[in-house]
Amino acid sequence: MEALEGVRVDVLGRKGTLGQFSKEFGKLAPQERAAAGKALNAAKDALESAFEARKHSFDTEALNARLGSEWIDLTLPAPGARPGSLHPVTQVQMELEDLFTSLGFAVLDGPEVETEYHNFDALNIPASHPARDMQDTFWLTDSNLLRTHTSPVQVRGMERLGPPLRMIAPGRVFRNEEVDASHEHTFYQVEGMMVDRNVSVAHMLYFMKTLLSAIFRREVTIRLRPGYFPFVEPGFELDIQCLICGGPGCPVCKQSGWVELMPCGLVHPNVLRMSGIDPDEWGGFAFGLGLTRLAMMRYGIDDIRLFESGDLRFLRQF
Ligand code: 2NL
Repeated sequence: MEALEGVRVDVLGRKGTLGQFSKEFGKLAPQERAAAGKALNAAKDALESAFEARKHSFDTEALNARLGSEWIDLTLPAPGARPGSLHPVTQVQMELEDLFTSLGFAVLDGPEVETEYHNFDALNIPASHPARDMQDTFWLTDSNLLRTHTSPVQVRGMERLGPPLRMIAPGRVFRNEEVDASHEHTFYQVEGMMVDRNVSVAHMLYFMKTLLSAIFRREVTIRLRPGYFPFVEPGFELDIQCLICGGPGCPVCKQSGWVELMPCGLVHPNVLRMSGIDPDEWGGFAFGLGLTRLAMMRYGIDDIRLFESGDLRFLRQF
């Protein structure tokens, strides 16, 4: 293309070969000029159209070369969006919701910003209790707080539904923790409760065993130890026999053969009364279960901080 343009300038340009001919016109006899002018114009026209024709064929060639090299197949299917997946805690939560629904429990939800009454007072938690301290709870400036457990959802459930009732309250809870591999300021739990006539520790044990066997997909051996929680009386720590070693002791159960899994107990009469349920007529059992901890056991996750990290390399594994 460049060489062609060079030739055009040499021949047809203002100082080109054809131009030189016109300058010689003066030397011609007057009767020769018309014929010479005609011949010169004809030559100029012929050269110009030869030039245009060549330029056009070069252009076409260049375009074809581009079309050949830049060709893409628009009929190929697009790569498509990468499918998402449910957070591991959500998966465990949904599984437990299905299980409890099948046992006749309602699944309740409630606010994450709670009143001091619903989070503490209604649960028989005294003003002197360490959980009410600034170091353990995120207090808001309007004297409300970020719920430290999902118990307030159950308090609201008792107020609203009345006895008899079966309910679970799964959800996100907050503690003012120093964060490390096993402590988070934000984590998930399920609490559950059944209130009816003549509810005993035997009913509680039946539901807990059914629940744990379903979660771990095998028979589990459990034991009860006494435990203190202000909202239950009597209160227990429920342990399961270690599923890794089956009893003799290993690093998971810290050589004890047992893993502490579920605090539980019979609902304290004060708690029932404050929510409008007569403890002389009705009784109930209640329990707490760490969803985050359960997900860590289920999937072998050794650092709790991964759950809230938003790290897609972690999340895409589920
Ligand atoms: C925990 C939770 C437990 C409950 C929670 C409960 C709720 C109401 C009344 C009575 Cl409204 N109890 N929840 C009961 C027993 C244990 O544990 O995270 N403990 C460390």
